[in-house]
Amino acid sequence: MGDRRPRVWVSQPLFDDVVEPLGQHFDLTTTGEVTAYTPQQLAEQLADVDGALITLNERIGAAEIAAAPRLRAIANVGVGYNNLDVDALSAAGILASNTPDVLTETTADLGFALLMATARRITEAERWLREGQWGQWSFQTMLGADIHGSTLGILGMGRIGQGIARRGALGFGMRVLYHNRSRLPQATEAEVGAQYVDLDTLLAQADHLLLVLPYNASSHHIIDAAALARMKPTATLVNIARGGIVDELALADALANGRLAAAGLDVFEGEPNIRPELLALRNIVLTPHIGSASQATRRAMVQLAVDNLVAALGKGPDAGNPPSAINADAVNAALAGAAGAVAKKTDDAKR
Ligand code: 8YV
Repeated sequence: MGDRRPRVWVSQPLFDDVVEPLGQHFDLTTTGEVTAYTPQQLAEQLADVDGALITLNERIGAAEIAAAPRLRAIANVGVGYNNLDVDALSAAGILASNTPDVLTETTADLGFALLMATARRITEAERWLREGQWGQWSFQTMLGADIHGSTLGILGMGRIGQGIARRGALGFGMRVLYHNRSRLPQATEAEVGAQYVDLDTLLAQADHLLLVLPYNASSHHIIDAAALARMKPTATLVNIARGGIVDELALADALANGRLAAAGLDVFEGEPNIRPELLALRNIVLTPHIGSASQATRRAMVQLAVDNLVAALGKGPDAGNPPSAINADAVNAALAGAAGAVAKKTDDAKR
């Protein structure tokens, strides 16, 4: 390795003034272009770097890791990290991190905005008006569903789910039900104004169902045709988590055939490609994955990712201890195992 400065790759244009301080510690490669990397291009970019600052666009799995012999740290700019094969990273001793907390309230705001736009048919009404269809004011135009006083269902009750619960319970007088892998402590339930129920009850009782759970093998298509069939035909569904949580064809079918009133989607299974079956619907609000997209929050996310990367590569005030590492214990165990194996090999050789 010699005394070569560690190298860091930043995969997408972020905020230059937040990213550039990385240059104090590392040789930095950045890009001015938003880029959709092929796996081959990704492998090339990672081939000679010690660390990378990436977004949800870049998928890092076993093949990329195998092509990156020097890689020691991945800083994901985002709280969700289904783009990372964490087990493979841990086994290779690569410290991965994400950006929780700093985006919680902004993403909860967007969840609520989508909920309101969906229930009150805001974008549908605007399209209709712009198309020149508003001939005369009528009592029956664009009737939607109430938010205040209705039942809000939240699937996935992490930090963002709790932010949405608070908004619903305290701001809009909603009855808030939630389902989660593990139940919250009673004090937290009381603080956010939410009541735990099983998944079937959540589906059956929600007037508005918000999806805020992590995407993984067990949440893939958890909202499928059977789950949609359990929901009220008057209900709305909002997804701000990951597209793969919903079976989009089943959703499109339910929306087209009056088995669900409306949906608001910020995330899509094949994003940025959107299924024509969804685009064709009138009763759907579509946004391009903007959950955390406020100026202040996106800057804070990049800053946290920078801090994570600096620390993961052994520099700065948190050297060795990134503020939001995902796999610190697993990496330590893998490195200890590797060190143990080297020590054993040396001992064996001495015998
Ligand atoms: C991010 C998100 O903007 O944080 C997440 O998980 O989905 C978004 O808020 C995105 O991941 C950027 O990489």
